[in-house]
Amino acid sequence: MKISLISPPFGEYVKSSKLISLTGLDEIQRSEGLPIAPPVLEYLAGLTEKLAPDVEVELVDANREDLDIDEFTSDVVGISVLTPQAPWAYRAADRLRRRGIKVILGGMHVTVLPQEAKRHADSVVVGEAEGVWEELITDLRNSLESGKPELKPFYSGTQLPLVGLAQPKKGLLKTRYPMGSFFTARGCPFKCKYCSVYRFFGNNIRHRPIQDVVRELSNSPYRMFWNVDDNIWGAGIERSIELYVELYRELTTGSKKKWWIGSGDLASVQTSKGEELLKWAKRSGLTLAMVGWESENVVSLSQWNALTKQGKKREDAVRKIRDHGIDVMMFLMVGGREDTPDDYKRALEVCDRLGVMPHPMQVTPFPGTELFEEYGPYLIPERGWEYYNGNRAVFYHDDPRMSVENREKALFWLRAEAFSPKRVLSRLWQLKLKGFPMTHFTSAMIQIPMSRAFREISEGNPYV
Ligand code: B12
Repeated sequence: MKISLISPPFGEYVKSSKLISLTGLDEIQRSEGLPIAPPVLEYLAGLTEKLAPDVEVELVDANREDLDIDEFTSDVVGISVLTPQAPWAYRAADRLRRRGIKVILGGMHVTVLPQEAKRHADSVVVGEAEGVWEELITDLRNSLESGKPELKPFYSGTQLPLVGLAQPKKGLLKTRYPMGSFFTARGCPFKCKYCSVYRFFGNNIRHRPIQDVVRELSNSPYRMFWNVDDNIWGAGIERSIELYVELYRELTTGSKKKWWIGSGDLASVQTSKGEELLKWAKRSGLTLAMVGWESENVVSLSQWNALTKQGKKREDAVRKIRDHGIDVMMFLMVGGREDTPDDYKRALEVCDRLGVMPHPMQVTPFPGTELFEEYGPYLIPERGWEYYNGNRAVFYHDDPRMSVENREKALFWLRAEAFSPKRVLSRLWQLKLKGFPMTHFTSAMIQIPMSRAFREISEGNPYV
């Protein structure tokens, strides 16, 4: 049996002076700049090898590879679906099934909307794959052999302990990536209204044994990694320190030396253990912390339940991280229903004040989140899932100045301003020598392509 696992293209990307819509199946364009291989593909390949070593697996990163849906020769195709990828995934699935290929859909979006997904798939994996993948492979085999529909419509994966997990399978992807990825935990203690994670993975944190993580990184051919945990330290400070100490002991010398980046909250840094946490994080190879600043608008922050993870002195927290030689990228959401035209300028000001780069996105109520329920009455009906990509406005705002068009223009203005060559240079200059050279290298590797991508897209600030 041959299974192809696909990560769909990211749909819409910034090129030249306009946004290009890439939702058609026939004119697939790709976000080639993404530095990591889709983590889920190599992980599911590893899981398949562990549970059913005789199954042949093919991996396809549709952001990078030319693929012709009509040329697939596999018996089964599994597609991983985030919300903005759903329309592409569904169209691909329909075409594959018309050719008699079995299609399995999995991932965050289809877990939240399994009935929608089932219209396009033979089976839908709801939740995590570990508990159901073996059963599904057996049912697939039986179905292919007997020609009968042995598959269940839904396979519900429960939240199992993360012990002895499969190692991601390397060498199956056809293109090269500068960074590998790993995860060490699932779940999040916070309950931010816009976030899918605590509802999908739960509020209780499940950690992988530290030795499993260290072994995985040690065996990996990559030197640089993206830790895709939702929160690299907010899920347990003591445990994070323990992990960093082990990574430092095992992976920071000579040819074994490795570096990594990841997303973390600001509250953890402000606790009494904050200094120790950052010291070991830096020693273990952390070069960039992507922190959830979320908003400059306090009303929005509190509405979204996002104040707890900011702590009381978040500007100090950002400075503290930088003082340890770790760069900071601030994740920001703009254009929410409580936000005002001034918030775009204020977002830029705080980044200038702190000398850090932002990662501004449009507030997007993803299905399955509390925000989706709250924004329900204001969603723009003709904007399908492909618009839920963080670039587009998908709901109405009561303030006529915050029209859909203005909010999109203002976001592109903010990105172009924040990544102007002058600002990028100034930020690189302000990085602490303590982090040299890898923190500077990582920062340049991220900022320079962003600067190029965003430069031509701005049509100015609609609010000045
Ligand atoms: C890494 C990551 C990315 C990377 C992806 C890299 C790549 N090349 O694929 C990048 C940075 C590109 C990215 C982009 C985006 N991301 Co993202 N990302 C993540 C992150 C941090 C980790 C996901 C991951 O790889 N985990 C490791 C793998 C092994 O686990 P997994 O994917 O969860 O898969 C498990 C199950 O879901 C299931 N499964 C998944 N797929 C499939 C498929 C099959 C066939 C089967 C059987 C099972 C299965 O089995 C796996 C094992 O149990 C998550 C947060 C999180 N903690 O999950 C957010 C997350 C997935 N991202 C999210 C979002 C919103 C986005 C963006 C839309 C952000 C934005 N606002 O712009 C963009 C998408 C852009 C676009 N236009 O499509 C949301 C998803 C919401 C949603 N409803 O889709 C998450 C959950 C973040 C959040 N806090 O809400 N992201």
